[in-house]
Amino acid sequence: MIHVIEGNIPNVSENQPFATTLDSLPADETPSVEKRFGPEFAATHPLAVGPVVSPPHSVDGFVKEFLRELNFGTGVLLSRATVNDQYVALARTVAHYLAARWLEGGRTRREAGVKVVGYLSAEYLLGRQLGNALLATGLRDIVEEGLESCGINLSTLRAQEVEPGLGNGGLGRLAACFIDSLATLNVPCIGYGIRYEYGIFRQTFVDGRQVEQPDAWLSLGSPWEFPHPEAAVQVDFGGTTEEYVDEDGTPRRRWLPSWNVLGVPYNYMVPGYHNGRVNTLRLWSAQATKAFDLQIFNSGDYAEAVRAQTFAENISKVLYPEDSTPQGRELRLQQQYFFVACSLRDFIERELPADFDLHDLPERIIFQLNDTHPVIAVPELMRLLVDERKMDWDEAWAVTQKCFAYTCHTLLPEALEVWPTEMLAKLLPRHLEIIYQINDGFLREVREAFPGDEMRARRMSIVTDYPERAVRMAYLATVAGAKVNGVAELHSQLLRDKVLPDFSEYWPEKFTNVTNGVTPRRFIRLANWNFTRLINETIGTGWVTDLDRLAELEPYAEDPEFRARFRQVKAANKERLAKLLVARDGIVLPEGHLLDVMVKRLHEYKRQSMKLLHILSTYEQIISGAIDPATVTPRTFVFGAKAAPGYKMAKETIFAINAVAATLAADERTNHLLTVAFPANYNVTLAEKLIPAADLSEQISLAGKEASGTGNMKFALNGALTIGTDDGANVEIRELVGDDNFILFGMSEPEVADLQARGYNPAAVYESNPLLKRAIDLLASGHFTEGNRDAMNPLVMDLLYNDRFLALADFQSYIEAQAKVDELYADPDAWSRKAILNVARTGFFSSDRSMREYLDRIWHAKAL
Ligand code: 26V
Repeated sequence: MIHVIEGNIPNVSENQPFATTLDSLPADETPSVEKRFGPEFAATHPLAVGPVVSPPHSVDGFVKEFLRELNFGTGVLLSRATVNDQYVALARTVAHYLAARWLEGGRTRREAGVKVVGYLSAEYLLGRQLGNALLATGLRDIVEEGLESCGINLSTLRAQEVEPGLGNGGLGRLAACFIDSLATLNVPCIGYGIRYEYGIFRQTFVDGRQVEQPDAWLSLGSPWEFPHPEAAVQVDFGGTTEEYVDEDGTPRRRWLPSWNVLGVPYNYMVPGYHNGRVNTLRLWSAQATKAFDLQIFNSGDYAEAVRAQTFAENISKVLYPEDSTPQGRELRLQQQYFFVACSLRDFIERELPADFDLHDLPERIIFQLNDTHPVIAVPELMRLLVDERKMDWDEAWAVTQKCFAYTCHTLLPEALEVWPTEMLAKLLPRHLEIIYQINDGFLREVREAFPGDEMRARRMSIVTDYPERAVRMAYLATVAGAKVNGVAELHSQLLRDKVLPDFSEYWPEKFTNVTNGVTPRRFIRLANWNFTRLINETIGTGWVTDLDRLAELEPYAEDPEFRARFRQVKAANKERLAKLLVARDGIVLPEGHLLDVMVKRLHEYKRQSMKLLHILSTYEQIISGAIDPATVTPRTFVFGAKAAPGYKMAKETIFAINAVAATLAADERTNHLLTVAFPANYNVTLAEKLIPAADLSEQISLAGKEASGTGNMKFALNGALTIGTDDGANVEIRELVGDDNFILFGMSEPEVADLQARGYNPAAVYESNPLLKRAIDLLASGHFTEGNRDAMNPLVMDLLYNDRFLALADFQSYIEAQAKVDELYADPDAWSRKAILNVARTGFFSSDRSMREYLDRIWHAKAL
């Protein structure tokens, strides 16, 4: 029994903060707390000891640390502590358990001089940290018991955490999975990004329409971050360039910037799973170099006095969900340059020895460019090497080409970034010159390789003149990168053949594929404890870090008892979800339904509207008497999706889904059979509850448009069947699980290209398909909008006369595939056999495997 201390803890002076001294110890001296402070201290602070730490933790030890944190970190007594106080104290306590390993790991890494992966990403969608930290440290049970002895419930505290939503969707979540895997593989990695003060907006619905609220994720404190204002880095902008002659008489160019900001690093720990490795995620926050003008302040013009500060600090104020305005676009370029300038300087000046020869930089770092957002790092590194370090241009270019690799995450032309030269000239004039010089050298090469082929040189130019003079960032990344990769087989092939054909012809060996993956720690082990228990009992626990071992489940698909237990897991997960949705959104999930889930950003290419047409068609057929309700498989359709605030059609789709959901909920004829649930503000936290409960995963993008998808992997690994097109990683999922265990429909990518070339007329499809016609007519009739026909007009008109992503063309095939779903689900035992086979055959989609491929084929970096 633990004696809970109320208030002060005696002998505080003996309990000095421990880890702070580790970094300053001489390298040869194993830091020994025992040596310094005696055996008693070491026994109560075993994690301070450093390198190898056996899990020390006693419940008593934890409770002392927790109360110490609550009393002296948070400054409250247990009896007066709010849930947030308790959460913050717990988070800090757990963070301290990790910090000793973190500091020690950083030191050994710097001393060993090994190659580091510098993951440059404008987005990270981390999800909540507490559960993951408890999992990584193995502290969960101790913490639960210790808190209980203080009368505190661990789940209550876990629910208090606001997830850092520092990303939009798949790209940001992938970055979070990748850094998790690198830590678990014991590979040194620094993730670099932006500490947005406001992350992805909080979505609310008002009369069925999306209304965005700011995401003030930092407002209750942020116990997982370690700010380092003393290590701030200066970042310059604007001004002009000039030529000058240096001390050696060499003519050179230099940048004379006109304004600057500070980048303050905030460090986050990225713990590996049960391996003692803790990597760093370093997010930069913009701060004005000058807080305010005291003269102006004293004269009474308070707004003017802080104008410069506000301007500078806007840089890391908010994550961009879109970039439709010119001012917005300029701010976005500022964000991009801001974080890569900080990161490059940070690595070169703080992670390498002072006398390091930068010709050897590629031996110590590989910067992975996560899409084009960080590509301005390429001319920045050239500027650092040539202008600041006076390296010869050709040598600097050779170094730069070995320090970067580029991942493309999209195929949509409108999503490939271009920066007008006018904007670059204003914001980063020296970088523009460097880009021109890179382009000149590159085009000289191209003209030599293809003499007389001027059109090719123009096509490949990094700088384009149409529709305005601009820099194509994907081209710059391709020219500079040692490797260029897509994120699934099909995507990489289309990237080579359709997006960058001239480049892949010129540099075939530069192009490669690494199919995405997801971390099994967060998305199975943490999110699906019910299933984890069943898997552990069946094949042991090794799968958590070796996901191919899920294959050992394959024989159990034939075991009726295992299948029954699998169904119990699903049922329990559905029950857990139902409880959450009632509390979170007031949504009541009916029991015994097939749970059909579509969660992802709202985008026309992903075709949420086609999903809606399927629901409408089923509903219409029931109420019109075309089908017998007794033959309908009861289903609940769950949507989760945010629309970019300026994306009109996406918002109309949200409105339509909500209107249909409300009408169906009120319709006594059908509401026992068909339910639509659309919980607002889909995020990582909700995904962790939704995915494990799902029976059916909707992956229905138009073939050739979804680069990979990663939700598709999470669903399959949690035992959902996929209904999907031959797109992105769906292709590989289907190949692995087999045609019998995947519900395929729709046109293939070549068929799509063919139809588009022939000319596509959605209205003609509507006229020729009576089921489709009835579904759309019902939507247009005012049935879902209290008789108001205009309300659905934008969506209906777009489907009939535009339908850019061919939803109507794939409708019939989709409906037939859904009928097959109903048929399969009618036999729950056969369905669970297929679901188990999905799990057993998709171990490939671990981000550990993705990371191994990057390490072997792109980064040439190793585990410590
Ligand atoms: C951005 C934009 C911005 C302008 C309007 C249209 C548009 C369309 C798509 C995007 C997303 C670009 C980057 C991205 O998030 N890609 C996602 O990356 C995931 C991880 O590789 C991948 O699984 C998704 O398929 C891919 O969409």
